[in-house]
Amino acid sequence: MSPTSENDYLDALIVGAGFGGVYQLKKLREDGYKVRLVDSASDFGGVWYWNRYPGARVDSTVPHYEFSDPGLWKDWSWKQRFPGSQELRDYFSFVDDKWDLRRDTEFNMFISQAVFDEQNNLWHVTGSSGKKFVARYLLLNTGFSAKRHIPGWKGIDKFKGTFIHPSYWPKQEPDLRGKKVAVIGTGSTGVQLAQELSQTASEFVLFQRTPNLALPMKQVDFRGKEQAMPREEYPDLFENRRNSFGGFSFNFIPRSTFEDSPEKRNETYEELWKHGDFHFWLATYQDMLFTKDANKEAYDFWKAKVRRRVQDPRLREILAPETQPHGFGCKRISLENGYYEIFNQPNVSLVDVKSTPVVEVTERGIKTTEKEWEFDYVVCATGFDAVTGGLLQMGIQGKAGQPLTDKWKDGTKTYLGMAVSGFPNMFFIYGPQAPTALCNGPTCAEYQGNFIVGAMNHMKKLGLQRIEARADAEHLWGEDVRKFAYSSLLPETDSWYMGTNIPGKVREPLIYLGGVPNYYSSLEKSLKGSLADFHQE
Ligand code: NA7
Repeated sequence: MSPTSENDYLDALIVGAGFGGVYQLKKLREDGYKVRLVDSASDFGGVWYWNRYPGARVDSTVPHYEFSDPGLWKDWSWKQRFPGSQELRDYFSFVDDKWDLRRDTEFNMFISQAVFDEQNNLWHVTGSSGKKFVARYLLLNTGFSAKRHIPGWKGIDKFKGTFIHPSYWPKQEPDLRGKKVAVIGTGSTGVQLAQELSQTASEFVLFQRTPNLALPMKQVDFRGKEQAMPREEYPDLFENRRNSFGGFSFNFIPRSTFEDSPEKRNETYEELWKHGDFHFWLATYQDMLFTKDANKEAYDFWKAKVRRRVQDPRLREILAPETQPHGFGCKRISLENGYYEIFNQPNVSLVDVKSTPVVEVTERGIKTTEKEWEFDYVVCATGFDAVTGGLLQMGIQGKAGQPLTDKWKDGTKTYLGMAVSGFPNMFFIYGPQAPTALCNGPTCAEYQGNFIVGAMNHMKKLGLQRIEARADAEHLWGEDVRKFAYSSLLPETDSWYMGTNIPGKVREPLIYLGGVPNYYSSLEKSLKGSLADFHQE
């Protein structure tokens, strides 16, 4: 590989035009870097570009779920407390206008190879149609759901109707009136789809393998009214996100579940429930995710609330079983809006895939071990090869040509959930071993983005060209990640947090469970310590 001409050279190539990528583009340009942003989509928005299925919306509240730049929020008003996918794309378009992003962005550009050139300390990156980039830094902002997962059922190609993964929703909106529709999967996507599609399809069947222990969203419409809070309060809110476990503005109650009397506990649960959002999950008693009794207490409250909303006792037992199916909050909880009521509709059926698994897809529909179901549309809301899948599909090779797939074949290794020993000048955000997915997206996009910009500025100031996580620092970080995870109940539950949703994937804690405050301190400590935990040349 030859060194590059001045024209080709980039200080950084940013991959992914969601919250993380656009933030880094803005910050790095402000600091005088030559930067290019690429995305395989044809517009900004990241996950919101792709997820356009009916009912798609974020389940984090605004104004937490937006950038902290006053130049944006002073002029932006949201329509809803939990904005829908289109409104989020509108927000990205607004951000593009304000931050002038497009002139340094290339769309329809999937990165298929990235090779580190050790002699010149440069990344040689290949995009679709063979386009080449040469950059000092490779900054990966591909999000935790960039690689779709469709189970390997035989017969998918034989199905005569329409088979859809929701993150590829057809541009021409399907007319489902009078149609038989299936949704497979009850993650956040399946729940949102079920709420919508059950209202138009003539027959709607939901295939559930594991119940989603969904919480009431409590949507609020701001149209014609005030925003969630006066704008004068925004700076404090953004400043305080670093003190909240999930990067919002709430925290666990600093008491254990059974410190309170049953009456007081019930009152507390009711308060959390009334608030909606993730409060019953991440603003509850501090031991809920750590001790079984506390966890069961929360489940029992949840169960009583939900069971009374479902009329059919058989369905009630599938949706909210008497015996707790898994740790409450140990799988990603979804926020629902009338989800449990759809099962009282005559056009809705629920199939328990645990007792009658899907065997194959047929010409006419779906065959389980019990029977064949006929459909016009099958929506496969079976999720993603989450957290690591997006990074591993880019053909990344570090020092001595080592593929990232090889480095992580027995488990993920990172430092700070952002860098990998053996892969110099490469950073990613929203990846494994970071608070990813348990952190409000824009919060982590800004904190991790600031770290990257800080690291690049440090290197520039010292006139250095190569920064690489030290192997010992990486080792200790991995131990820290496991220490936090195994002190909680999460590893006992199968979920994409543990990588268990993908056959053959290593079972390991993919998410840093120390919370945003600890994570933020680690980033700050590293920067303040002149990045001594990294080799620098
Ligand atoms: P998720 O949360 O991974 O949900 C996928 C769902 O698909 C989940 O209910 C799975 O059941 C189900 N699934 C997966 N494979 C199968 C098979 N083979 N048979 C039946 N059911 C299956 O993805 P989402 O798209 O809903 O959400 C992704 C994230 O986006 C979400 O967590 C938010 O952060 C936003 P399982 O639970 O594994 O038994």
